[in-house]
Order: sequence, then C-alpha cells, then structure tokens
Amino acid sequence: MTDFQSVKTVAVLTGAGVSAESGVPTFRGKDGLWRQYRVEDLATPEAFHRNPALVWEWYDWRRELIANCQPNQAHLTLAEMEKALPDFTLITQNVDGLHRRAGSQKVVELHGNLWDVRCVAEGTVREYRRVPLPEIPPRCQCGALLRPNVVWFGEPLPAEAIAAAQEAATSCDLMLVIGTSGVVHPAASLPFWAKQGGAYLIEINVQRTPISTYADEVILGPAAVEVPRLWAKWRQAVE
Ligand code: BJW
Repeated sequence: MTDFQSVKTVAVLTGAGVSAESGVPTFRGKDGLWRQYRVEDLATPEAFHRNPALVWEWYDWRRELIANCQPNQAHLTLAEMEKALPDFTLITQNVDGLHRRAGSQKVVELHGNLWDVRCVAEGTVREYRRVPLPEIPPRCQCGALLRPNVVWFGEPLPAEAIAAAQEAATSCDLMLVIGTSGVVHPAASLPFWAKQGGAYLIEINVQRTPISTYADEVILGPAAVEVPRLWAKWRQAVE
C-alpha cells in the first residue's frame, strides 16, 4: 500500500473502461467496438480517404450515443481529486469529453475529441456538437471535407498533448491507470515511463492487462466503484 502522505505529484491515465459504466462502449473485449467493426474500415486515414461517408456514419452514431451518456462516479471523483490535489494531471485516451463534463478542467486529450471537427484542407479545428449531423459527410465552409478531430491508427498524437503527458508521467510520484487495455502506443508506454521514473503505480481495471505485470498495486473492479473507494482511503490517510 502506498504512503499517500508522501505523494506530491499525481498523474492519471484513463482509457475507455472509465466510461464503460456511463454506457460508452469500449474498443476491445467481449462487447467492444472492434468486435463489431473493422479498425481498418473506420479508424485509419486510409479508411476516411476511401469512404468518408461510412466513417462519418459511424462517428455520428457514436456522437449521438455519447451525447445521451452521463459522467459516472469515476469521472466525478477524478474531477474532485483535481480540485483537492495541488499537482494533478489527468491524461485521457478517450475522445468522449466525459471528463470535462464531470468538471475536470485540465485534461490532456491524447487521441483528440469527438466533438471537434477539422477541415482537411485548411487544418482549422472547431467545436461542432450537433447530433445527428445534418449532412454526411459534413463539409467546411471552404467546401473541403471535415473530419473528426481524433487520432486514428498511424497518425501522430498532438505534439503538445504527448509532451505534457510525457512530462507528467516521468515526473509524478504516483500514477493511477484506469480502464485501459494498455496495448495502444504511445499512450500504453506512459505507465512504464512513470515506473521507470520512480513513481508508484496503481492500476484499476476489471481484468489484468500488460500493465498489471509491473504495477505496484492492481485493483480489480469497476472504475465507478474503485476510484471513489481509493479516493476515500487516500483522504482518510492525509486528513
Ligand atoms: C474497465 C471497465 C470498468 C472495461 N472499469 N475498467 C506495433 C505494431 C503495429 C502498430 C504499432 C506498434 N506500435 C505502435 C503502433 C502503432 C499504433 C498502435 O499502438 N498499435 C497497437 C494496437 C499495436 N499506434 C498508433 O498508430 C498511434 N500513433 C502513432 O503511433 O503514431 C506514430 C507516428 C509518428 C509520426 C508520424 C506518423 C505516425 C495512434 C493511436 C490512435 C488510437 N486511436 C483510437 C481511436 C480514437 C478515435 C476514436 O475513438 O474513434 O483510440 S483506437 C482506440 O484504442 C482509441 C483508444 O483511445 C485506444 C485505447 O483503447 P483503450 O482506452 O485502452 O480501450 P480498450 O477497449 O482497449 O480497453 C478498455 C479497458 O477497460 C479494458 O482493459 C477493460 O478490461 C477495461 N474495462 N470496463 C474499469 N467498468
């Protein structure tokens, strides 16, 4: 068990599992999106080039589904932790925007955001929350296609986001890894870098992952139960 009193700098890495209890489907696993859909058809730049309408239909469906989901106790507790802890960085691979909706202010979004669109010609990014979309595929005022401002396979992560995540991971005393399968890089390397930098690593997941092999503590259980439980213990230890 970690000594919470000595923890000064905290980094949290979340994945799709943190939103599972809000009703947002995860990618891998029994009911995951990649069981129903092929990554190559939907989440690569080549797929978008081949068939932008098909890709947008999938995103339109997900946007509408997520618009009807609410942040759960894990999101809400992480927002509370940000307020209570002086040096706290929340890094997420999720594009659903639920951390911000829960009240988290400083969120490093490694894979972009489903609610932003980017013009493929101009590169300009703007928020676009309308669901369902009035036209598929949507177009920019300049006439070029808009794309979801998310990171697909084979694309680089936003430079500022990965730099901030790397800095937080390598300098934290404690990293909490919640609801990620730990197979998509470079995000999956962050816990490893944290550990190498001397951080204490706590993983919360409903099952073991490649990260479990080097985590200091593995808490097996749903994030919406285990994150509030951990935070309650933490507060008790420091108060
Ligand atoms: C619960 C729970 C509950 C459930 N409570 N827990 C080696 C071979 C081949 C390729 C590569 C390689 N090494 C690196 C690569 C490239 C590739 C990659 O990593 N591939 C691997 C799959 C092998 N990476 C990339 O391409 C990245 N870019 C890159 O590397 O660029 C380099 C570059 C540099 C310069 C120029 C050009 C390129 C980009 C990766 C982008 C990932 N994009 C997606 C889609 C985002 C948009 C969208 O949502 O539509 O991001 S894929 C998808 O996976 C999504 C997620 O963020 C990401 C991670 O998934 P996550 O969050 O871990 O979800 P799941 O479903 O996998 O896991 C859920 C977990 O929750 C499970 O463990 C459950 O048990 C748990 N769980 N319920 C707690 N209630």
